[in-house]
Amino acid sequence: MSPEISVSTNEHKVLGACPHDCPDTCSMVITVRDGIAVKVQGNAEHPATAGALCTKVSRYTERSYHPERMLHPLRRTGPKGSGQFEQVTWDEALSDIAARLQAIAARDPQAIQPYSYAGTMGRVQGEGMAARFFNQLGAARLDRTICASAGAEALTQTLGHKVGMRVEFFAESQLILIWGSNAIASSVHFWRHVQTAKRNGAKVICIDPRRSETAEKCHQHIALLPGTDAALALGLMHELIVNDWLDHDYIARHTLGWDALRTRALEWTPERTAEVCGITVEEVQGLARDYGQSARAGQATAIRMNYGLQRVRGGGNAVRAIACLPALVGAWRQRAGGVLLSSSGYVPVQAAALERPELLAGRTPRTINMSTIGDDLLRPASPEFGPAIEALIVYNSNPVAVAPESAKVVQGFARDDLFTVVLEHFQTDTADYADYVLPATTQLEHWDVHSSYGHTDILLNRPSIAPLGQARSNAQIFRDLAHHMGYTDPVFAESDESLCRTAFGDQVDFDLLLTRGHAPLPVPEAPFADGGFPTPSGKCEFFSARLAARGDDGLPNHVPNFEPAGADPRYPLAMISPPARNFLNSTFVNVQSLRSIEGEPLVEMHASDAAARQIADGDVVRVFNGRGTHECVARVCERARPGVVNGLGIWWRKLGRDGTNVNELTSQRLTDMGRAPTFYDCAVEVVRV
Ligand SMILES: Nc1nc2c(c(=O)[nH]1)N[C@H]1C(S)=C(S)[C@@H](COP(=O)(O)OP(=O)(O)OC[C@H]3O[C@@H](n4cnc5c(=O)[nH]c(N)nc54)[C@H](O)[C@@H]3O)O[C@H]1N2
Ligand SMILES: Nc1nc2c(c(=O)[nH]1)N[C@H]1C(S)=C(S)[C@@H](COP(=O)(O)OP(=O)(O)OC[C@H]3O[C@@H](n4cnc5c(=O)[nH]c(N)nc54)[C@H](O)[C@@H]3O)O[C@H]1N2
Ligand SMILES: [Mo]
Repeated sequence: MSPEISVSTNEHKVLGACPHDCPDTCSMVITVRDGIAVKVQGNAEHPATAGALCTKVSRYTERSYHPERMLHPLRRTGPKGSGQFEQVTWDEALSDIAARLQAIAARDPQAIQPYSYAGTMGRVQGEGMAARFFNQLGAARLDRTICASAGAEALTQTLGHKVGMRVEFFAESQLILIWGSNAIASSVHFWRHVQTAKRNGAKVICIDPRRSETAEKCHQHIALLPGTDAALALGLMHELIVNDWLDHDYIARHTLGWDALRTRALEWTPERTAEVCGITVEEVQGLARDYGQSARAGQATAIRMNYGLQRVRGGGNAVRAIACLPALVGAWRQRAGGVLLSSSGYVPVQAAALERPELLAGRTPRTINMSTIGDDLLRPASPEFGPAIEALIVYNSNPVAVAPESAKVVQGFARDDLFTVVLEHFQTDTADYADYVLPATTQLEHWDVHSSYGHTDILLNRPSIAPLGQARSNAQIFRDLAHHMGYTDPVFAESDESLCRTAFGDQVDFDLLLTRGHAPLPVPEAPFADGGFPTPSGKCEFFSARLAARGDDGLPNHVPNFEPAGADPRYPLAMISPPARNFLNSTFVNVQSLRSIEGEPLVEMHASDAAARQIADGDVVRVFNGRGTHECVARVCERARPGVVNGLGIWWRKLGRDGTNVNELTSQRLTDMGRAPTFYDCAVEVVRV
């Protein structure tokens, strides 16, 4: 046998799906040699992936075979947070965990709190088996607000659902506004479409307080102050009205509340808008001219709205205001026009079949908001709150690093009377506080099925290698826990592979997934070309009777930040903390090749703000406010605008200079809609150490 042949006999390729929290949801091809995954590449046959992965995920083997991978169950031996553990068997761990949970459940199962987010976005390793387990137990529920719920609710109130343009049609747009997104870092496959459009002559404008990697590659960058996006959108409407760059026919037939919105928008003169947004009158007028005149000329005008603008007090209102713009100019008439925030409303997930709410047997446990976990872990029992949280089961999330106001989160996790179980790949900041750490499989080692919030395909992930060490999939761990708890309902016997089929039932061609790895959803090309919004009125709701009925403003408005730049002389700078390009939230921070690109935790400052504080590039600084202090390095650069500092996230606390990260500074106050966190609504001061 020649060496080539023997290589090819031992080598094969497996189709997988990227599990990470990112709108691109790529199809991956894993090359396996002698049972070892040697390469992870983008699938050239999946149109949305187009054969390319981001830098992070192309390092997936480095992450999966990381020398620090969690390979055995661990039990804590030292104080909470010390990271001291001993190895135990699965049976010891599961028996003890089941006994502890049963003792709490006998008093009140609502004292047991699941905590999870999007470490994997898979339907099977996400909420499938875990939800069944917690439903049977009657555990408290989790309001999963930490990322997208402000925009989700706002979009639903305005357009009717989390739906919009199809991402691939941005390639045909003639004007693109990238609003609150660093797409080159966080959605590089969308950026590919923007480049196509640019080559065909499209103008691209970025609206972002930070001169991001994306902003610097656009034709224009409008660096407004954080939390002023609704004001800018209203100011644009003002100009669309006074210059009559409106599609009166579309407005009359397919919108609700135009007269009221018109009155509101006319309050937002370019001068007032510029003042509130911290930009020039010309920037307001120029943007309105580009948007209004290109639509008037029959060109496709598209807005990629994203999450950056939602993480402030008025985040919901900002999304509502921006979501009104395409209807005003009739942009929806074309498939390359409109707005895209999320496509997840198109996904036909069979939630009840996956999660089995009937296991609750009529109980309605309390719900805890994941964004206020710091406060809630410290809350004593009371008639309003119910029992204190006595047990916490964390999977697919690293709350000690990612949740706001870390000092309180850490204090909560450090409670000696709290029983904490963490399912993880690594010894994260959160795992340091666990009583038990259970080793989970990575995407290379388990089955899963994925939808996207950017494109509109479903993807299957097949395991390409055997689980490393004693790792088990999340679903397997919850199945095993159910067994140790004595749960006998057959729903706890369903395999991971079968759960993949259950997730979308007959809404998706599973045979196609098995053979090709991806299957498209039937989504219209121009969803609102002729109206048909999935709102109660069937129209784009400028005015929302649903919001008005609950006492909120029925119209979108500018809601100023809790902590606007310059308002508090003690903390005069506004801090935003968008993700660093080479991390995915706090995932990949421990992958050396990626961490060395990012260097160390830093805060970007404009030269004028730095000079006023005698801070030079590279100085060690203390960033602080009334909630805490975070030490890092100052990078004096043009990425920061005056008055705003950018603390790139999300580092592991234990890798920070003083054992903190940016969330030491952020607050637990919530957005106007969707009960979401306000990470980018955060006043600070910076001093040289
Ligand atoms: N490389 C990488 N990719 C990621 C992630 C990651 O951590 N790293 N995270 C993933 C996740 S969980 C999410 S939710 C998405 C997020 O993806 P996007 O929603 O596209 O957001 P980001 O790319 O984080 O960019 C947010 C931008 O908003 C800007 N911004 C901050 N405040 C404001 C404001 O008030 N108004 C406006 N207009 N802009 C503002 C920031 O400066 C930043 O450039 O990305 C996903 N993709
Ligand atoms: N200051 C600031 N804070 C932020 C943000 C910000 O922009 N600024 N962004 C916010 C946003 S948008 C989000 S979405 C949240 C993200 O918060 P999280 O969803 O908690 O995301 P990660 O930090 O990536 O942590 C995910 C963890 O899940 C683990 N994991 C991955 N796959 C699996 C698996 O199959 N099984 C198990 N058991 N574990 C797995 C990973 O190892 C990782 O430690 O952070 C929020 N926090
Ligand atoms: Mo997110």
